[in-house]
Amino acid sequence: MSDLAQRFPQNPLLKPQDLRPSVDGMEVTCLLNPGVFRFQNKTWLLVRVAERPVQTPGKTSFPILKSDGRLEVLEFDSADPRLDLTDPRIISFDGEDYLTTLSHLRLLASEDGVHFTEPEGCLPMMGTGELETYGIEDCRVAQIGDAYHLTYTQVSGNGVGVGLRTTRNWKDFAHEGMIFPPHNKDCALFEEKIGGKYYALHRPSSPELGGNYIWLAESPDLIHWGRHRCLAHSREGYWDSARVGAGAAPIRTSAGWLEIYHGATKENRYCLGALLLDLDEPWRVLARSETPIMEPLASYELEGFFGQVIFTNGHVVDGDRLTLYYGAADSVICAADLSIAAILASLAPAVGGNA
Ligand code: MAN
Repeated sequence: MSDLAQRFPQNPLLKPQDLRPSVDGMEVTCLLNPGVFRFQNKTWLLVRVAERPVQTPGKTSFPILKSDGRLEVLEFDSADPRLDLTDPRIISFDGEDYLTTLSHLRLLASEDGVHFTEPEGCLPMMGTGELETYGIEDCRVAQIGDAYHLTYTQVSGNGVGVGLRTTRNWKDFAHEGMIFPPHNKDCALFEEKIGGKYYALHRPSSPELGGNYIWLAESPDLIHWGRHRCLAHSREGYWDSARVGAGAAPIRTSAGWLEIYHGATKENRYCLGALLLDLDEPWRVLARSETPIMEPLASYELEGFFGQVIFTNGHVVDGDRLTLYYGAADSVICAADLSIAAILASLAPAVGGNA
């Protein structure tokens, strides 16, 4: 067992019952995968809140947003043979896929990084427009200068892609639209330019040749992305055999850019590992975790809406201490401390090109 994480004794820090639904008639089903940032001397979480209508026996109902912002509830007879409910996250009806819950993002603030509350006057951030009708999810927050750049998953019947919104004051947001088209998610921006360019890690999915791999792209302006390179494949026989995806912004260390990423097996067990990228040529992978640095062990990670999941897309760095905030079992928000030096020491050098 290679787990390097010191879990907070206060875990879970936030549970669904801690937050009110965004509208009457809905219930908060899960809290997941917070983006994290520092603002006005506080630690902030941008939590993914997944909601669904209060369920009535014998029926299965779920919400979608119309592109004009109205909420519509679709309801089916749970016994209808055209309905497939085998994955708790997805509803298939007559070959069409929907999500069981609709996610939006909610701001919470804390003085101590442990106790989080919703400040007065912070509005929930909802999906808007035709590319976000099934919600917005798993937001990374990258701070570049005094601007915060939010990269998040946009979900709709058109597919799953990466959206960008930018703010300086957390009240006014510029909506920059979709920066990586379907199928793509897990987009983490580097928080400084390298050689005069912005860089992003992202995760396209390729159903035939290829797979669910971590890619790197560069941009002059954070909106137009090109020069795509594939950095890290999933690895047969490993803890990250089916899928890999970047966590939050890469961390600058003297050894290179340290990126915490998630890896999953085809049974959907989600663990965390790390990649080390060259400081000046971030497409060069220097080292990678052979075994997870964190894996589902605590009861709140093993059981929940979707068990065996540790998923991070937000952290705070203080010297050697990396505090990861993460979604556990797609249900609750938790945190853990790791030593950056210990993570670096645990990595295996990459041999020849991409890891
Ligand atoms: C997967 C899971 C879900 C998520 C959808 C859409 O099914 O990660 O939690 O809602 O993708 O992104």
